[in-house]
Amino acid sequence: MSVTLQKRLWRAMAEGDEYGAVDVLSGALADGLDEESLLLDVIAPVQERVGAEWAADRITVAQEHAATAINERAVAALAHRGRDAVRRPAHRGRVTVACIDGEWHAFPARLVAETLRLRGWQVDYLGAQTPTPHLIAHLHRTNPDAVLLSSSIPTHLPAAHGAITACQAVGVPVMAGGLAFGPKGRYARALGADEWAADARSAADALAAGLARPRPAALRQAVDDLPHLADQEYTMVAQTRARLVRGTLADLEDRFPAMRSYTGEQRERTAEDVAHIVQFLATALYVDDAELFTSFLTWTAGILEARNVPARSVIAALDILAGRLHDFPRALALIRDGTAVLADRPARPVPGSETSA
Ligand code: B12
Repeated sequence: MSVTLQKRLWRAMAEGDEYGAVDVLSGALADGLDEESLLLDVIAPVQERVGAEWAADRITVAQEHAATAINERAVAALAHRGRDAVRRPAHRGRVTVACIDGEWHAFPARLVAETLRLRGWQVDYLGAQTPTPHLIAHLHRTNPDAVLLSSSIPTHLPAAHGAITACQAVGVPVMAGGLAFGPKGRYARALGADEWAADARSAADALAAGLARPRPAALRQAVDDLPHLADQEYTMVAQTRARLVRGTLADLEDRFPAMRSYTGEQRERTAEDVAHIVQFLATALYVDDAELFTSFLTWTAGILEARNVPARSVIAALDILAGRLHDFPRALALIRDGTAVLADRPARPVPGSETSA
């Protein structure tokens, strides 16, 4: 049933038909499907498909935005439809669901928030990019049983670390989740989160089992959880990021004179790609994990190849970065691993046709 519904919802979204999308969902409810299954087995996979189609260059950014907006409104329509149930006094307790500062992917957090509401929690859903000081002020005001922090892009992990320690310092346990926290949530653990869950259902189950409150304490420093930060490599790369990106672009232009005739848009794309490479390199230094960097490079190569841009341009950028970071042994090792992964890369099918990310 879910697969048929996914196909029907996808078709309505692809046609930009908001009312059609809501009709598919209302029809499924009328046929007896429960709201949680609708959210997590129909809407969520369709939203992931939006990402796969964009990655494979089969839909444009505008189509991706339009489809996401329709899905968001469909979730809101569902939530309002069940308003009477939601207004029943929540019997479980109160939680806050928020995205890390800088994180735009609010939809995954929204799915988690709606699932918890259905399971009887009073949920304060704060949406995208919540600045940590405002999050903490909210916790002081509401004293929830837990805060659930969502992030989809790994470059927000340093900000996530600050948010996690700040919430714990005021005595609120933190559950982390979302793609940013890596396979099996390994970065959530490295950053000291009290709990991690792979999806909304497991999040609800873990909350029902109860999270112990941390003792309010002085803020931990980042280096207390991640001793390798003492070498200052992350700090140096993060602080000189803008200069590194500018320098790498200039060197790339020297190496590939054809770049001088790039259109404004091509230049902008290249600058964005180099900026992302430097950001992911810095984040990999932060969590001291080569896979964070190599999986990002594999993803980037896939995105470029789907748009007929050869991945070797990334290898050239890495080579230039290595020259500029010759005094940073951990950064050099990451760049070496990244280059090896790209050099070994076989010809692949377009990205996203096999996975959602
Ligand atoms: C929609 C979308 C956007 C929208 C977001 C709109 C919104 N309101 O959310 C917009 C257009 C803003 C966007 C922007 C970007 N995006 Co985007 N986006 C997506 C997309 C297509 C869907 C996200 C989604 O809703 N997924 C559906 C849910 C169900 O999936 P989920 O994240 O796995 O959530 C479940 C679990 O992880 C878990 N969970 C989630 N949060 C939490 C929290 C807690 C506490 C717990 C316990 C569990 C939990 O429960 C959820 C439900 O079960 C994904 C593709 C994808 N596969 O997800 C890309 C994706 C995440 N985006 C991506 C990228 C690259 C970007 C941009 C950098 C693009 C750009 N060049 O600008 C920007 C970054 C913006 C930023 N600063 O944050 C990449 C990330 C790849 C990577 N290497 O990290 C993805 C994977 C696309 C792809 N296929 O490559 N994006």
